[in-house]
Amino acid sequence: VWVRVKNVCKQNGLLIMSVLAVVIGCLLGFFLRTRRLTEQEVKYFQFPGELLMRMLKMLILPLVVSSLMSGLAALDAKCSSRLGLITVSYYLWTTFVAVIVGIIMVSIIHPGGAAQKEDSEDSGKPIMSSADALLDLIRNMFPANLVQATFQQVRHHAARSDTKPNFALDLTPPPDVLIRTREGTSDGMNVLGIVIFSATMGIMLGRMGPNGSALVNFCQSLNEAVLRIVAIVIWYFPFGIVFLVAGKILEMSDPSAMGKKLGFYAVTVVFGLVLHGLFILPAMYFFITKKSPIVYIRGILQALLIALATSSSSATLPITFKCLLENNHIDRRIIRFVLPVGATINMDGTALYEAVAAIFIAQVNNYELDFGQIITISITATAASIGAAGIPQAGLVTMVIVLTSVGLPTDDITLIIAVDWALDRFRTMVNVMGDALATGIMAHICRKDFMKEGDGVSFKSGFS
Ligand code: DAS
Repeated sequence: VWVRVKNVCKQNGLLIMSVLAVVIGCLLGFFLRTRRLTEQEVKYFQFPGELLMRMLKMLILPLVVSSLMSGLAALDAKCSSRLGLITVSYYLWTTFVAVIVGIIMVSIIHPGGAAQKEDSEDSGKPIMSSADALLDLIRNMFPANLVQATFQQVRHHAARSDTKPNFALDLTPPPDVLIRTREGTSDGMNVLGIVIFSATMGIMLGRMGPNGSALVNFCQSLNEAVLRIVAIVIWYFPFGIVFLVAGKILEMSDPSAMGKKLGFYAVTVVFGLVLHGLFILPAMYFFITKKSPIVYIRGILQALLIALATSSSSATLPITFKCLLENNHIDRRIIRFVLPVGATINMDGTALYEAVAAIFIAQVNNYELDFGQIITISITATAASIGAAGIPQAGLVTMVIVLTSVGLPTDDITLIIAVDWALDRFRTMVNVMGDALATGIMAHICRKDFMKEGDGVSFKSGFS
């Protein structure tokens, strides 16, 4: 499927079209600002961009559920419990570290501009207090009604677009359109609950053996079907981006200031990714294995370049596998387990990016997030990256979970979509780097657990 996704994308063609779409969108937006369009004309003009946003939200759940359940169901069928536990724990730890790195970077650089104190009642802080946000986080890990949770997010989005604020960019939406109902649940947050449910189901299915195979096969087929839809939707992206970017420029009261903020935002993300991907992850590899990370990373350079070109860690998987086997001489039994699980649930670059993007949107909206909300963002960014699939711009799709967790307007994803196609490539490289280094670390930690490959003896711990 991934080879087909990669061929369909024809990354170079898609890359050039994405860049052209952003340039054309900017030119069109600035040109139309001189034409003084009416509010109704702006709404019609923004329609293709709104379709793109709805496609993104439509894809979240089937993508998250099918990729997690099919990916994790395979986990238990192949791995020794010790290797599985160490690997998943390591993945969760490095993802959380990546989020903290992102939060530190965005708090230091402050790309969204300093928060101005305003006395007007509806700005300065999201409707959701930090205690509410944390309670929502825990409450929505257990959505009372999975089916309702799945569709509530889209309903609220429709409500918001019907009550679009007036012409100027009103970044502090009226309280009633924020994704938060009086019952104190942020509907969009239920996606987090579905991520957790899918991960648990996937692991349970893996343990059920033949009894679970029917549902595992269903999830694998669903995953393949959803990915084919994604491969089609991806071709709509450039067209949708033109209208999204132009529509946002039409709304902005000061587009040049926003352009500057976007530049600082991109720098923040890249700094964070470089710090985590080229310093923190290699340092962890060195401290655990006492081997040179430079030699190890040189062995996976080809995979990192493919990740940069395809912005898909799953499409890069075969190359990463080959580099680790032939260049870094890692035992294939370790690679066969650690790498696919990493491509499914370990996305340090995505987690860092989602935390930075959420806090950037809060800064642009002049929202002051307090400690509780920062903690909520760090947990939901970790979960959202686990739920993201290894395909182009998956991180953009699951970011809805993070924004709604602290009551931020999800439409403001359009603010960062203009630079997402470029940042996606760098965060995909860090995702692949994290998976590859983790494989080397697991091979080192479990080296005593298995006999030399080819002697026909399986792992002592049952890994075959
Ligand atoms: N492009 C995704 C990947 O393949 C990462 C992302 O979208 O955040 O890892």
